[in-house]
Amino acid sequence: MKRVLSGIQPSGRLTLGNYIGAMKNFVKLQDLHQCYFMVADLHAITVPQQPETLRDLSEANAALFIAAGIDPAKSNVFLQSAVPQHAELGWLLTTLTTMGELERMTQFKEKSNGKESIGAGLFVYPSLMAADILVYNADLVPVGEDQKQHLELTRDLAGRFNHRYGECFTLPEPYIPEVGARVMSLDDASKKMSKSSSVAASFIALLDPPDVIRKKISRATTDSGAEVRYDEATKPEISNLMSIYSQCSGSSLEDIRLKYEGQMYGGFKKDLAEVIVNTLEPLQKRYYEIRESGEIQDILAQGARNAHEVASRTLDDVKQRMGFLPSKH
Ligand code: ATP
Ligand code: LTN
Repeated sequence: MKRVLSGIQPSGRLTLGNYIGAMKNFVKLQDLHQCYFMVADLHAITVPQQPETLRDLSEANAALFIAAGIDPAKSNVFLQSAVPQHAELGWLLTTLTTMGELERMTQFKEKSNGKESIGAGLFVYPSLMAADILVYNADLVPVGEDQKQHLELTRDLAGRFNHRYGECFTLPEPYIPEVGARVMSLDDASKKMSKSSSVAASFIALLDPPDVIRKKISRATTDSGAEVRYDEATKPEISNLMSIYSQCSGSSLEDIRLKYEGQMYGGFKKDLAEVIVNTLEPLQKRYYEIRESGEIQDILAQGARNAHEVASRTLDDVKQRMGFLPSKH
């Protein structure tokens, strides 16, 4: 049995991009491995957050994990901030990370682009992400394509630590879906669908009501042709919609092409909206039940206890290797 860790920032309400790129694999992996799934609240504050909103989104997104099929009896679900070893190992690994490595991170370049004042946390955040993963010695990290570079840095840091202080960390592998690893915005297929976008029409939130979903899909941009065919280079919008269709329905891209051969985009989009609505309806129903029941607090507390047990063991070992004297409380 392998160890699995992943996290999603509570920087907005979870989207279909988060679901397809990451959460579907969380659900799949929990039957095979020991899983740790966290709400990455310490990451969310790398850009300014209102305390009330952060609290609200952290709890809502944890409930969405469960609603999407993460079973708290199989997986550990917790808040990153509830396990202080993340932040502590994050600092230790920051001291092993070079400025050059952080400067090369495309997510940092994108998020800081054009900003006058850039928080230092946004810059060093990949070291914290490495700590999230290494503190559990995770073998597998289910993520979307955009996180591949952070995973490479994590492996480099693990290797560097092991080389300097002796074998301690497992080198983790990214676990990325074949279709839907990068779900694009509905209004601009050159941009990743993002939960923190200020343009609501660019994403489908997991809690969007059916009519909102229908409207967003019917308005999603397409090319001026009429061929439902997968070709990311020349038909990025249709290819994106086909990936979403495939991931929500289980049909292959080729089956979808054949089904809509010789048809215009209208029918395809209409069906796509229904496929999404059908995928999200049971999830939404479970979400409201979970919120109603108040069970999320207990789930998070139990998840944090289990996570703490593993994380504190790793951190003790790391600190001893680095030369810190043992602290007695
Ligand atoms: P933000 O807008 O705050 O940057 P985000 O929506 O990009 O957030 P993250 O919290 O950065 O989401 O990512 C959580 C997980 O979801 C990661 O594994 C990431 O790769 C995946 N993910 C996010 N957006 C997409 C997307 N558009 N397509 C596929 N996977 C995605
Ligand atoms: N950095 C990720 C979220 C994240 C994460 C993690 C993913 C934080 N810690 C650990 C996998 C493993 C993001 O911004 N998408």
